[in-house]
Amino acid sequence: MVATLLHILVGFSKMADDKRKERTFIMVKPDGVQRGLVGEIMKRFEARGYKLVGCKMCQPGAEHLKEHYVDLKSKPFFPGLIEYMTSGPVVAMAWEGTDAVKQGRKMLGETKPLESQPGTIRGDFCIDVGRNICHGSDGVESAKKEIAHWFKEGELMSWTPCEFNWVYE
Ligand code: DAT
Ligand code: MG
Repeated sequence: MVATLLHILVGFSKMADDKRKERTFIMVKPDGVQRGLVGEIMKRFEARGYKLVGCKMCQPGAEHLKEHYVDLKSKPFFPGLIEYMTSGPVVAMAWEGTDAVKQGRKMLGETKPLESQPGTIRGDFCIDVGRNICHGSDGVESAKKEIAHWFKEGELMSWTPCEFNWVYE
C-alpha cells in the first residue's frame, strides 16, 4: 500500500518534471535585431522564469529559412518573407519550462501586430505583419522540429538555474 502510494507520487513528480522540460524555439527576426530589441525580448522570457537553453546570432541563407517556413511555401507572401528573413542576422533561442510553447506564443502576441494586445511583444513593439520582429513555435512538435533545425546537439545546454526552486513550487 505504502509502496503503491510512493510509486504514484514519484510518477506525479516525474510528470511535473517532464512538463518543466518543455522547450520552444523563439527567434528575434532581422528587424528585431536592427531595432535593438534583442535584450527586451530575452528579458521577458527570463523574467517570466523560463530557462535559456540555447542562443546564437546567425544569418542563415535562403535554403535554411525556406525549410523553416516550409508550411507557408505556397503563400503569396512567401518570397517576401524569405527576403526579409535573410536580410540580416537573427538571434535564435531555445527556452525551457512548463507550457513554454503556448506561453511563448501568448507572450509574442498575434501574427498581426495590430491584433496583438498591448503587453505582448508584438503588441508593444511593431505594426506590420511583415515586420513582426519575433518568431515562436506554434506547437510542441513543431518546436522540436525547429530546435533541431536551428541547433546542433552540443549547442543546447542542460543546466539548473539557482532560481529554479523559487520559480517552481
Ligand atoms: P506566426 O509567425 O505568428 O507563427 P505564421 O506562421 O502564420 O505566423 O507566419 C509566419 C510569418 O509569415 C509571420 O510571422 C509573418 C509572415 N506572414 C504571415 N501572414 C502574412 C501575411 N498575410 N502577409 C505577410 N506576411 C505574413
Ligand atoms: Mg508560425
